[in-house]
Amino acid sequence: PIRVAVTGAAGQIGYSLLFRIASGEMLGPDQPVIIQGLELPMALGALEGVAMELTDCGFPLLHGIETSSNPDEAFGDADVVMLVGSKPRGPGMLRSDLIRENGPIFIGQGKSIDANAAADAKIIVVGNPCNTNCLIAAAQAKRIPKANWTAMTRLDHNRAIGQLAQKAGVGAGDIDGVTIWGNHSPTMVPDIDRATIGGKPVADTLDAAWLADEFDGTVRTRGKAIINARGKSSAASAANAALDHIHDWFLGTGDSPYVSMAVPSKGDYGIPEGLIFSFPCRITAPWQYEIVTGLDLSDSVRDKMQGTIDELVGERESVSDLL
Ligand code: NAX
Repeated sequence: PIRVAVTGAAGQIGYSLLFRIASGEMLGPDQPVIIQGLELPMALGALEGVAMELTDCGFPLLHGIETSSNPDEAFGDADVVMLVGSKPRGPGMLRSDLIRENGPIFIGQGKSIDANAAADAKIIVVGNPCNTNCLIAAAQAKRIPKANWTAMTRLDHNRAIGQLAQKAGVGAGDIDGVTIWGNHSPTMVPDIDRATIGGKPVADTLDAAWLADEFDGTVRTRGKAIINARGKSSAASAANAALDHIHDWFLGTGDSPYVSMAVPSKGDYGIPEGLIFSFPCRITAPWQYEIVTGLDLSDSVRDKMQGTIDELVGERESVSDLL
């Protein structure tokens, strides 16, 4: 079995995620899994309840469900690590406060993963601010390769696809070639210059003014719109995106040429090296991704990209003592 460690496993996202991991949707219909859930001590009882429900589903691929509030135990021999739990943003808290509050958690978890997980473990950070939390955790790694530390912008990617599909009146499967650049924050850059609907450029089907204004703004601020409508942040769609990220990293992107993943920059497109930045990534073999290079970016995308680069550089500076 593949061992999958999930933090914040009793939270909203965890409750959507664990059942789908156990059913085989993430790692394929023939791949047995063992789930190792980590929770804060106060939420361990709730996690044990979730574990009981998982048992009660009788999933054929689920070979075990372990629960713990000890990171060293929960990350032990894990092949896949999904860092979902983090400190939520409280009332009046700035993004910079949130980054500082989460820093120590991700230092501790990064150290523990590096010491206890499988030597080639694959990590996705979902807990916000996910790019910089990932940067902090990855900085602790001495054994696990830096390239294995990734953060989630797949929800933003899927949101962009959803908007285009809805507007064009087609299924999401007809959309391809979308990219999210940068940070998982409102500075992200949804890029549809190479996107297609049923194989034709998006600009041939959809109104240019809608694409430039409404589409862009909707994708960037979708998280807030969900909170306003639902009274709670995105959970099932976030779990779905985390599942897609790991699924595609392992099993490939099917007919799509690439997907958006926040991964360590190697300097491509002038992005400062080391930043955890969302790029178009293609999967070349199971658990092997490659940043798609050489794309010709429009002036408009380049201009917007500077904003997200500046934000991520600022976030990195604000935690430089933790790296
Ligand atoms: P919840 O508050 O429902 O659940 C979080 C769980 O994490 C809680 O059960 C809590 O006990 C646990 N937890 C907190 N600190 C922990 C620690 N140090 N170790 C282990 N467990 C810990 O939040 P939920 O809605 O599930 O969201 C989880 C995270 O995902 C948040 O940080 C949220 O901001 C982030 N999101 C990221 C998204 C993305 O696209 N990257 C989108 C969705 C979501 O907003």
